[in-house]
Amino acid sequence: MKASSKTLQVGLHETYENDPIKADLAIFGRESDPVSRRGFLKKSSLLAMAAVVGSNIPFADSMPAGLIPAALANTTEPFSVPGKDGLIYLNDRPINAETPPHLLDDMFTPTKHFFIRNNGVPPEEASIDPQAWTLEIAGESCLKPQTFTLSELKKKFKHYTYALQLECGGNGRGEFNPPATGNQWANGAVGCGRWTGVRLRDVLKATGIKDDAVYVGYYGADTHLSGDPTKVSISRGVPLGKALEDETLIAWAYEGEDIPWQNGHPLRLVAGGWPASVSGKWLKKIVIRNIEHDGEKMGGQSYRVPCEPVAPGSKVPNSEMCIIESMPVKSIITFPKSGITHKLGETFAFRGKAWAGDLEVSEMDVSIDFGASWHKASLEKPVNPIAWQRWEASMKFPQKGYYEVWARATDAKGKAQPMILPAWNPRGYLNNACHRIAVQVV
Ligand SMILES: Nc1nc2c(c(=O)[nH]1)N[C@H]1C(S)=C(S)[C@@H](COP(=O)(O)O)O[C@H]1N2
Ligand SMILES: [Mo]
Repeated sequence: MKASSKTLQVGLHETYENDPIKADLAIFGRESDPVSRRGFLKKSSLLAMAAVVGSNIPFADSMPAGLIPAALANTTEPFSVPGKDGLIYLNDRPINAETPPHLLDDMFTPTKHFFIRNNGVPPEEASIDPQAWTLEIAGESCLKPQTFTLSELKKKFKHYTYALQLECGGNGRGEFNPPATGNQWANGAVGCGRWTGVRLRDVLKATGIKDDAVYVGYYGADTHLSGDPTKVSISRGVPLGKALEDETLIAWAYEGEDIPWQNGHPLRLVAGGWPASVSGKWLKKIVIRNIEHDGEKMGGQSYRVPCEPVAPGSKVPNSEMCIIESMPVKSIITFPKSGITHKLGETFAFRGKAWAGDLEVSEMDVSIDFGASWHKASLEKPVNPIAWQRWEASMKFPQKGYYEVWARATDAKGKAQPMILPAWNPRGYLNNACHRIAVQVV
């Protein structure tokens, strides 16, 4: 059941090496508890901060008040799920694990580093039989409801491979204050690689779409955490327009291999650029709807933000919450790892990824002075729409001390990442603040 590697014709095939960073300064204390990291906000003074980071902070004047130095804001905890490597474990029931930024350095995220976000209990791995797997297409706006086996899907429809970025709507939630409930993701609930499958559009055209169709919803084979078989863990979807795009796939392979079990084997929906919650795993059924899909986690406050900005901590009625569509512009620094030591006088080369939902990233800027001044980074074009983009930059530091390197992406419509926190919202979605790493110049 291996997908042919010949189908992986999308874009660049070279990857960056994930050089292990040997310098791991003891002074860069590893705080794994987000609560105690928050505590730093209250207690910190410039002196205390300099003591913790291990040296003076040359651009302290331009450092925003209350900023937690990136040297303390990173966490790494060993974690292992079979087939996964180096992920940071947030929860085990359901399993939620994110990728530390330095493991997102490859052009395409390797299977072993792709994050996991489960809302329920995945189907038992041993119980999944790809030969027997079926996908039902139904819903009130489906003309000829039909069930396909996986091999029928593969036979009847043309295959496509696209590099598509998936980012959890709650990625970055851990930084919001007051805190939002849910997984306290740092930066790593994101990944981008080449998905292979058939276009959702081709399958929906085959079953026929009624004129009144407006939305498409999915159902997966995972079960509710409570064990109640009448409950569904998650059933989300996208408006018809997004469903019919070239890059919206019903996929069986990732990076030339079967999709890993925890990421939706043997079949999943991939609608990149939107909250990854719309990309249904262990895909069993797709419904064409004549209303906005009303499945589990479509309504209430799930994957919604206030339609108008609100003050932090506000209670917002459901009627004033709007559904999240394309994700905002964002970037990460994937090399080097935060906490590196660098020699004064030597050029500091660094790099990362940038993405902007359905849009392209048009500009990438970097700063070593807490955003007081910005310098252009070089930015590659995406290999296809909705793929993340590689960027790189180099800088020299003016004197010894503690620095933060910040990265800021701007999308094709001119929207840039905010330097600190974007609009607070009750569930802690869409934190696209600039990523930063700590650098000790000696
Ligand atoms: N069936 C099913 N699909 C699902 C989920 C789930 O729990 N069950 N989680 C969603 C959410 S919230 C996210 S962020 C992505 C995560 O995909 P990954 O686990 O492959 O990283 O899958 C989405 N699709
Ligand atoms: Mo998510």
